[in-house]
Amino acid sequence: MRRLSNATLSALPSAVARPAYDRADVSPGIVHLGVGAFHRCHQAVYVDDRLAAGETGWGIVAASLRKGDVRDALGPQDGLYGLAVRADSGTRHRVIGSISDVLVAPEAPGRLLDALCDPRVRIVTLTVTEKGYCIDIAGGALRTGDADLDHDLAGGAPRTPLGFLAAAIARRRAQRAPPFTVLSCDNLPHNGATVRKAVLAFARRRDPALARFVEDEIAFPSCMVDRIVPATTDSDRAEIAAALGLEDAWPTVCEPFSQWVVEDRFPSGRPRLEEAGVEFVADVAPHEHMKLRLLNGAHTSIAAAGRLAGFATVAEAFADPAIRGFVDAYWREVAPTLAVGEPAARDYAARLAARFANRALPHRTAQIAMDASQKVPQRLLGGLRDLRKAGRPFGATAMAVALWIRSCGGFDDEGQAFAIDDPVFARWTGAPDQRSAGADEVVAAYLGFAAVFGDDLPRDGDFVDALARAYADVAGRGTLAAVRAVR
Ligand code: CS2
Repeated sequence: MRRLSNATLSALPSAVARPAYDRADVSPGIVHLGVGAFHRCHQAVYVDDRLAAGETGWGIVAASLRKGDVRDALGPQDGLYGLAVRADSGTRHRVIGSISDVLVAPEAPGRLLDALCDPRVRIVTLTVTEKGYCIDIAGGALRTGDADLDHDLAGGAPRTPLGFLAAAIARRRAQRAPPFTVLSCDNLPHNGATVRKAVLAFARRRDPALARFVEDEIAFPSCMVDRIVPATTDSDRAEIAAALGLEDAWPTVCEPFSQWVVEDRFPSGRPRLEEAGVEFVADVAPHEHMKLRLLNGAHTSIAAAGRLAGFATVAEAFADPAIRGFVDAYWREVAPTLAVGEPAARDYAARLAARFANRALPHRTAQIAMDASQKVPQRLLGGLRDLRKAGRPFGATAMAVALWIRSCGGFDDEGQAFAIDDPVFARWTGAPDQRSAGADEVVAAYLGFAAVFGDDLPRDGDFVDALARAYADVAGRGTLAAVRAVR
């Protein structure tokens, strides 16, 4: 089978949508750090629409910060890849052309810096996952004991997103090139303010004048991103190759739903993304809270409950009445903490329920459980703190936290081991052996994980008691019996 590339685009079957523009006319306007499947199913699609509408100055130069696998797959394909949009009613296929080049930072950091300093580049976007920002998510301080960050702080050729951003901002400043806007597209609380704080903390340690420049000249709008994107499997590859009639080494699969709400602060310009469905707002916080707490909070809960109870995918776990009832209870519980108001939250949750039930999209619980220690604070504990302040019930949220703690033991309700992919958790040395320790001991130990719980929650006696009871219930009766009792 021939490979997808510029030369074979015309061989695609007519049912497959493809770049409706001449790729040779496109010039780079955006550098994206972290070219994972999410970026390729979300931002790159919106940009593809704008390129097709004639805004050809906004091509994407994408970079991997760790491995060369995406470049190895997409390089021979001229950056093209398939997007399979899957619903229970069927699949739509499209080929995306907005990524013109994939760079691999560790192989050639200088090339990525050159791309970041290209004066045509006006926006730098990031999906580097929660841990990629090298900060303690709860407090915002730079991470200690991180070898790559320490290397970048010492002035070595950059390895971390913060190192690249600071080096590029410094060089552009020296060259008097207009500054770029930095747009974090990760599921962090106030992602713009958070990345700003991280870049400033980094710059202050390197060069106070650079920090002042960042403060005065660089815009960091926040945004809320949303699309469910499971990792591509070999069977996806086979199915997509059959639909395209061409081999594609790394296609992507996602749900039909897609949302992007962005604060409109782009002093150096931006594509007219509103014409591609992006919502521009003055303050993204209400949208972000709703999404982080209702979607991601439920996801993290379902991932933990699902792994413990032996469900491999969200759709399977969510079809279980005990888990479904628990998620509904969690949604009802946190809705009053949301500034969008309860009716909007209820509508959103109803749409979410349909999205989670999409069986055409096997979204693995193990994938969502990745890096959970970096997710629990903003997905579950932000809502919990608001509930505690308002004196409202918080039993479902406490259960969600207990499920996460139980899942960190690395074995399910049947005693079968599963792997935990969470490097920040792996570095934490306080985890007791959950096969032998009692509930109070386990909960007390986890509450000492300050990067997750901060120093306030361990002092909240009612929360500590509720958490210990929920944990004891999961450990004693098993996940499904314990979550069935939460209503
Ligand atoms: C998921 C998210 O993997 C995870 O942690 O909760 O990636 C989720 O699918 C997206 O945020 C949906 O927009």
